Amino acid sequence: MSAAGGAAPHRCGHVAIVGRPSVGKSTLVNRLVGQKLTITSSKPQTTRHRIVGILTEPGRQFVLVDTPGFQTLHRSRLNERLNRAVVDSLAGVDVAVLVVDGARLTQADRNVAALLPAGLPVVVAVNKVDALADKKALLPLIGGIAELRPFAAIVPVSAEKGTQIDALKEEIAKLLPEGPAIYGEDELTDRDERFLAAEFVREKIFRLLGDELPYATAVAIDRFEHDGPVRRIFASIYVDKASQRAILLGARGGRMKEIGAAARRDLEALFGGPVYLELWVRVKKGWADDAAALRRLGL
Ligand SMILES: Nc1nc2c(ncn2[C@@H]2O[C@H](COP(=O)(O)OP(=O)(O)OP(=O)(O)O)[C@@H](O)[C@H]2O)c(=O)[nH]1
Ligand SMILES: [Mg+2]
Repeated sequence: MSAAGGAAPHRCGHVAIVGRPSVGKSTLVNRLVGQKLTITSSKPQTTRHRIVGILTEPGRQFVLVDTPGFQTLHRSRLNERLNRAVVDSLAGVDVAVLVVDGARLTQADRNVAALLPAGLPVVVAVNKVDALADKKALLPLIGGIAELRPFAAIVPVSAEKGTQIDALKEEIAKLLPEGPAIYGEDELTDRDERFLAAEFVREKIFRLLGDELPYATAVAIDRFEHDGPVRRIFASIYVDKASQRAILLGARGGRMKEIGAAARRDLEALFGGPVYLELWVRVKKGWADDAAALRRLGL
């Protein structure tokens, strides 16, 4: 607690959450903040945008920077932008948390570790330990991690179940620089409601559609209005081809209704008030490789 005279100084810093796709970076940010802010799904590369989650506690503030999964497998203009977002997010942070999956250490994990600047303090979160049948397998995995570079700490956690999250938080807190809070104590994210609305719609597309289609979609908010306590949100979902539009709509628009209803429920919980959500599906050929289209969509 920061009281006058001899009390511990206030700490505040930027903490980049990095790792290969699907290791649970966004789940971890949501767990640390205690609120669902950043979208998650079982499909790799769910996160496309840097988003900050803010955790304020007595005497300290963590500014957690969620990043897209760094990936080296597929080349496209979108992926180049995602990877650049990861590298850029490492500049100017005080601490990094490297998230790995407790099931295995891969070349992709090593590639991400190699990106971390030498002087940057790094804590490793070995995630998904709840899914391990044999916890003893963690010891050689942790040994392998320790060889990659010096780490401030290596903490096995489960972001989904909340296991060891306080231990991880304390390791990060030790590395936060002294300084006043950057954000107000009631602020949870640096993103506005429009951004969060578009992301929550995208999450439902990732969760409710097959393996290919989510990557061919982008969501843009056309209008966002406040009508008393009601938020009225009009959004477009962009796809590459007419055939994808048909799949997204589903028979008699059923799939689109399901996406809209699920997104609306989450948005009502986040905003704490009623939401009216209207979705259109629009065909925009080649949007993932069109620099101008990506800029318009804020990517
Ligand atoms: N069993 C288990 N699953 C987890 C845990 N944390 C995350 N997951 C699951 O792992 C999947 C990926 O989680 P995300 O948080 O979206 O992963 P990410 O690293 O942000 O992924 P990208 O943004 O795509 O790079 C989701 O299905 C999560 O529910 C965990 O502690 N245990
Ligand atoms: Mg993510």
